[in-house]
Amino acid sequence: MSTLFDPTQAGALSLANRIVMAPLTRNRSPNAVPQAITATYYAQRATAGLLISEGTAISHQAQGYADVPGLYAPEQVEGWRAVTAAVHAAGGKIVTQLWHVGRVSHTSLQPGQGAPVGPSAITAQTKTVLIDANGTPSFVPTSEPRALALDELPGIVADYRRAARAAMDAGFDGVEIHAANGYLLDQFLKTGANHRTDAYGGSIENRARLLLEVVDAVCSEIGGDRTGIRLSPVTPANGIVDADPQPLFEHVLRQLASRRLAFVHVIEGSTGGPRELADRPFDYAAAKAAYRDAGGQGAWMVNNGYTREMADAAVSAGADLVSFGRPFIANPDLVERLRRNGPYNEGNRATYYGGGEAGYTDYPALG
Ligand code: 8OZ
Repeated sequence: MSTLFDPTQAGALSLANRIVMAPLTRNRSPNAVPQAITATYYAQRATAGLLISEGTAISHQAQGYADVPGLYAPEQVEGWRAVTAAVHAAGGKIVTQLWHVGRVSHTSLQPGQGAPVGPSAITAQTKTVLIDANGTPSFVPTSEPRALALDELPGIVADYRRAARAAMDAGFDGVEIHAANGYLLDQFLKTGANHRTDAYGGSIENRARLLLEVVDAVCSEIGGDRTGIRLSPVTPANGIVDADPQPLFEHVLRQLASRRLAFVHVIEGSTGGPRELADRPFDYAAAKAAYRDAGGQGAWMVNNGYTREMADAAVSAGADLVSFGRPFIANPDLVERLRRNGPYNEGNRATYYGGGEAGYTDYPALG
């Protein structure tokens, strides 16, 4: 029987253990360029079997928050190269999370201060983070989006493909496609945000089309065995909702099975919140069975509020990987702390989104 601390394989990635650092937005990349402290931050956490980078914008249009990194300009690739080198020198593996926020953005972050884009012109009932001239973060409502024209979608798919290539140039071991938490691909999937009447709206097949085109483009560029995907069937994050998520996600997972992905990363419940939602039931075992029954062989990665005890139980029950988010902010040596069953440092929320080394690279490891 394997444990959390045993090595495993996710596609082409040989992982030292089954503990994954989940993607965490930290807003410390001015002009979308990762800095030297970001290399230190990830290298400190390199004992995780796999690190998934914070969400990384595939284009300027994909940006939705102040000071998040990108992968669409040479200096961004250069910044990431130092990060991946530091992680590899520390013996770790790291993939980047390819991110397009869609409607979860603000005009001040968009090319030409234009409207953010989405499947439909429906404003997300959520906030984004802007940072003022003094470096102080503030939460502001997202701007009203415009609906993407049909002929703009191939360009977005091409942006994902280019960013995947840039990720390999930057030395990443692979990518995770961010299709969760109410961002662009999740907006296309779900009825609350997608009111389109063309080939990308309406039926489940149509709503899943953009996601699958992106997956196919990324896989053809870097290989399915270096590509993962993150899904959140029922999260209310960023004001997203679907009228009937079970058949939607079982369709998506059956389609993904043939793409031979390295891993499928599933947020169970409300991102960073309750794992069970009375008004949004979801059968994760059935979703996983749909994937496996369709021949899906990628590692099954579970996420959201896992403790050591819950993670042990999940691995015993057949999860291949367990990702931890917030615990990794305050515990660079989370793997060792899980092994010893604690103690754990508490994170300081005031330094989650923005700032410098404080609350970033200064959390202590066990002696
Ligand atoms: C917290 C703050 C900003 C962005 C996500 C990328 O929820 C995020 C995010 C989280 O996936």
